[in-house]
Amino acid sequence: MIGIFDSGIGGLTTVRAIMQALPGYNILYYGDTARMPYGSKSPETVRQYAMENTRFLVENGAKIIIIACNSAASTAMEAVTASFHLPVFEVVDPAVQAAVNAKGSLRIGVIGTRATIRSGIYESKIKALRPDATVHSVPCPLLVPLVEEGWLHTPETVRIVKKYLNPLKTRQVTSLILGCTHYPILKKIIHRKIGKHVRIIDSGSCVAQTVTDYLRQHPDMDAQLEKTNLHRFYVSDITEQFAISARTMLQEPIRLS
Ligand code: DGN
Repeated sequence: MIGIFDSGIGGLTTVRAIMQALPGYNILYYGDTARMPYGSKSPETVRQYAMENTRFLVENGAKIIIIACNSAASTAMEAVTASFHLPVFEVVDPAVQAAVNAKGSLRIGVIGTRATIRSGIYESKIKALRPDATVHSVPCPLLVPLVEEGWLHTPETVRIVKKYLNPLKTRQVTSLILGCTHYPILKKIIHRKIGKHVRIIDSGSCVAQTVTDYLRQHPDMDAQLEKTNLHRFYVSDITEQFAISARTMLQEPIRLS
């Protein structure tokens, strides 16, 4: 199975992208709803959660892992890869790669949780590949709770998105990395508010492409993954809101365990 985890509902945007890129592949999802949000926790705590989530996925049959949480990827990737001997993917590198591949002058905006922005991971990875790029990062701590609450189209959400994006508009960014897997759920509003000319980079779709390429290049690993279209969803706390949002996002009946 392809094991995917996030602190909550955000990783389902990665699940959706994997379902589209690799139809039929079995997926095991873990949303750590009881302990979310990760974005405002200390790096040590997020690292510990990421290790526990990975262990859960591996014990339940995952053969590859996708850390579908920028907050966890930016603090725990090294610890996870060092402790588990299986392919581990995360959402930051593929998004960085997509951002630096653009032609012309690079003015890149990054939005994410406090943990991700504080880690400086996007900025340092972008600069390592393209020292000429300018990177402007803005933490958007209110967006995850709004998404988890299902406030996807309310005027309050639209106003908050606008306020967060204003500094990036002033800097005239040419592309915007959605550095949190919850944000693709607000993609339409974000795109409208930042401006339609800005290229939106969705880390979930980018990692789906990376995993697809990897499996094409590693047929031995691909052969280990079952393809019976079985999707299992686990959460550390079953909430009604999670169930509603998950069904809406994935457009399929899902049973939470
Ligand atoms: N979806 C997580 C991320 O990509 O950073 C954020 C979750 C959170 O817990 N704040």
